[in-house]
Amino acid sequence: MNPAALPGSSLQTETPVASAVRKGLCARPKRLPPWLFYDSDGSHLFDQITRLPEYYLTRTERAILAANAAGMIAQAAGLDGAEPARLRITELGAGFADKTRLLLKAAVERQGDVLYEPVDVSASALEAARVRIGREMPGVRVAPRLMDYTHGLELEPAGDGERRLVLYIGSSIGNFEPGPAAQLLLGIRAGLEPGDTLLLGVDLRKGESTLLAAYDDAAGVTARFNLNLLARLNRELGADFDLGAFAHRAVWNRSESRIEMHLESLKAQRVRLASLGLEASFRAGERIHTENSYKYAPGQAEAMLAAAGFTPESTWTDKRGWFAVCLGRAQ
Ligand code: AVJ
Repeated sequence: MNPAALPGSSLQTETPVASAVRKGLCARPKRLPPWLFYDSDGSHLFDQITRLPEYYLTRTERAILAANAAGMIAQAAGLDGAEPARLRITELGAGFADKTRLLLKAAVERQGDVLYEPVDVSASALEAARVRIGREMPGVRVAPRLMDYTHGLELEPAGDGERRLVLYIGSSIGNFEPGPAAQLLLGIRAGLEPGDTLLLGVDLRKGESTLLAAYDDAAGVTARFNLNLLARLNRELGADFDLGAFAHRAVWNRSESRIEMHLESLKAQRVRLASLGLEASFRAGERIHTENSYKYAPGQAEAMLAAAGFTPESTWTDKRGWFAVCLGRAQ
């Protein structure tokens, strides 16, 4: 099923999508990485998810940021005893940058203007962030950085008297298993100077029914988001997935403390992926594991920051204790 790599064959020049799909569908159990969700349709579906009644994450984190943005910015600028610095703000995974505005606004209020560096692998996401923020937020200068931050951060040093505040919000870190998450934080730390800060947003553990509803909403948007992955493979890899023959599944894995999303084959079937020269067969009930979304215990984000060389200085949370935003300072 996996054709030998011939000299000059397409295997050597495969796109990241093609090689991730080949690897994932040849693995047992089958899996596909969650970054594949975010083509243009998938990004719009995710934006819809953030507004669903069941998807508490975005509105809970937004409320925490809205209530505390000025304090977060003041602390990042230097409540650690050193001379208060000007901040530049670097955001990992630009997305639609909606919650970010709250922090950018607080920074502009504090220091008059601010340099905002959204970091993303998607040039179109960066361009959208640049246009929108640049147009709607006078005082914010946008300097997009096209890079894959999961392989480390290569940033120019902040200027004299300047400190960098890195935003990694939205519980994006929750997609990574503990080992890779620790590596990712170490990579961020390695790109920073002592005194710089990281603001990390994490989703906290809570009742199973609340968690399951957030990942299996009544309107079926999350199901469409998950299934769009197969639609994307049809569009981009000439695959012939029958979207009606797969179903969205969300599962709470208690021992790993994570929500898992899977796509379950509803019957025995074969799927061709023309551009990969690959045929994948599925048993009835067989699943493709498409996402992990880790839910953290109180104190766990602080421990992860500390293990990566940050001093956890403050944690902000909501009344129900559903979501946490932690500030760590690079040692
Ligand atoms: C963007 C990774 C934080 O895990 O909640 C939403 C993605 N998946 N619904 C999450 C997602 C299904 C989301 N993150």
